[in-house]
Amino acid sequence: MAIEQIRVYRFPLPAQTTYNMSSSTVSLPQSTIVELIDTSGMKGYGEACLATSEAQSASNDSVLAVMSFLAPAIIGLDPINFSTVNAVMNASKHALPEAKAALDVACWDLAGKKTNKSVVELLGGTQRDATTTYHVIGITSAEDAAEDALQLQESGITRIQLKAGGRPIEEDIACIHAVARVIREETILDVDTNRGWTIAEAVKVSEACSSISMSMEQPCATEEELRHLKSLISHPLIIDESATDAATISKLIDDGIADGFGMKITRVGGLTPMRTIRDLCVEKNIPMSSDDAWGGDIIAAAGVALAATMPSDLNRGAWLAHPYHQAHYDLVNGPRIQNGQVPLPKGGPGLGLLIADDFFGEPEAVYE
Ligand code: 0XW
Ligand code: MG
Repeated sequence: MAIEQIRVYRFPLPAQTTYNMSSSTVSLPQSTIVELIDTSGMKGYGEACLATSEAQSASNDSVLAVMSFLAPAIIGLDPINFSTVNAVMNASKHALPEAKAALDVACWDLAGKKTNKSVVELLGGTQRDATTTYHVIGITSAEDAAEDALQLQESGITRIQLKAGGRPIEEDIACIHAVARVIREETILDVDTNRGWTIAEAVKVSEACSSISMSMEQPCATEEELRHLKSLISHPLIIDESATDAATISKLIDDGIADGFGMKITRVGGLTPMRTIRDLCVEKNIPMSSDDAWGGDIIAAAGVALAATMPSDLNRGAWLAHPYHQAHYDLVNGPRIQNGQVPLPKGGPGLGLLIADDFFGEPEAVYE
């Protein structure tokens, strides 16, 4: 059983509500969808969709462009042999992690369908049929952020990620205090600047918010700055953009820098590397989230699947972009938030999605 054809599609996922991050505002991300078809005609789906091109080095255009190198390279390979598929992609000089991730996720979906197993079963680890999630409050006024936090908690959300950065820190501090005043005992607050503060700004915010129970996610741009900052702040340090691979993550844990991770499947190259990172975090008792920058049901289902295999005390949740773009590829089984949890899609083996054959329209490219 081998990969016989790969179809690559483009699918727009415009933001239906304002979503401001420190570096940019999400407007019209174009998702890259891959459809792997094996010699028996069975299909596996993968996806990569970046929220904006400012938030990381790759862009949705570069992901699509790189497919013309990576897709032909894995034609003829056995999709269940994840390590061989990844080795071939890693050997390419065009091994963009985000593009590799879409093809890797499609292999896991196809492997599940071939073995009549869910991706959760194939991933091993703790097996649950739902995962916790978190909701992002984009950069906005202190009043609006507090109002959003009240409504989110009413709807059952128990973890809130408040975006900050990219403006005078006095406004961030006021916003954090306003949200903290309405946060319930059981609600967890993460403040994420997506690399948006200097070391001096992060220290000032940590001092001004010393009475508030919150974590600081990727407060500064570089690993070097985060290493310098760690001993200067009183709040737990969560690492996202700088958590690029298992070796870096292992060192950040062993050096006592990271108290947790915001992991994105596409940043590390797919579910195969994410499984290794999960095992590392579980072994070292460090919490992590499992999701991505944007995207639809396919990458959402992959994030939810990995998160559902994390021990609950180490699971920082799986974020969904659906509340912001309101699009589903599978209206029945597509992942959605129900009372602060995301149940696993139940549309069958693999990622659990049932996507109509012509859902994505005409492919941008076909490789065989
Ligand atoms: C909340 N996310 C997972 C989605 C946004 O694109 C940013 C990201 C994060 O944690 O930085
Ligand atoms: Mg983050």
